[in-house]
Amino acid sequence: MLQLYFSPMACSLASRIALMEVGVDARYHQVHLTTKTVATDDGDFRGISSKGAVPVLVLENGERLTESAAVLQYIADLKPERGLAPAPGNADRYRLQEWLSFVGTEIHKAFLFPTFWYEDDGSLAKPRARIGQTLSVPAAHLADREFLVGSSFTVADAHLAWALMLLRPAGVDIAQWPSLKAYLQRMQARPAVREAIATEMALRKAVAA
Ligand SMILES: N[C@@H](CCC(=O)N[C@@H](CS)C(=O)NCC(=O)O)C(=O)O
Repeated sequence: MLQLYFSPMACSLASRIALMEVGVDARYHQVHLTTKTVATDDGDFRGISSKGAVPVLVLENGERLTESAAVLQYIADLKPERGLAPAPGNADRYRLQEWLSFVGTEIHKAFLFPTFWYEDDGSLAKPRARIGQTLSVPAAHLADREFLVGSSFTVADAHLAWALMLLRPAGVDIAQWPSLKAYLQRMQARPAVREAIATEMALRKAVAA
């Protein structure tokens, strides 16, 4: 069985959503990112991945795959018939990779990561000033589209939906971009997305309690 190392509401949520959307069972291991320990046995998470970051997907053959863009495409390709990624070689596959990269670098690493991980000593001013321009790109793209790529849900939507969910706690009002707000509402109405969020929010509350 596949295994996913995750932290509640971190970027690994997109991988959980993808697993649930394709209907593939996995064993989930919660990670405490600040201490780099695995919750179940207090084990050393850096022993699982030297990157010390989630997601980590342990494949059936024991290999460990990291990086959301790779993990998400791997999960999508487990069940091609579910359409979570265009087939390799299809021009839309590159569009999918384009969006996975955009979310992972321009939104996640350039804005969400420093906002949640760094103390605000003034160095967050530039990422904060830039995020509006960044978000105007998917906002324009989604003004007349239901999904990022093609005409159905893909793992790029799982990745973007996760990132958009974190805007509010990061102090950004998504209402500035009506198309993004409507898109996020559509994504959050999907049964798999709802269930994945409910599971992780419950775990998050348990950690905070
Ligand atoms: N490039 C990686 C970034 C993964 C990442 O930064 N994950 C965060 C949670 S959203 C994390 O585990 N941070 C802990 C750390 O970097 O120490 C990806 O796209 O998967």
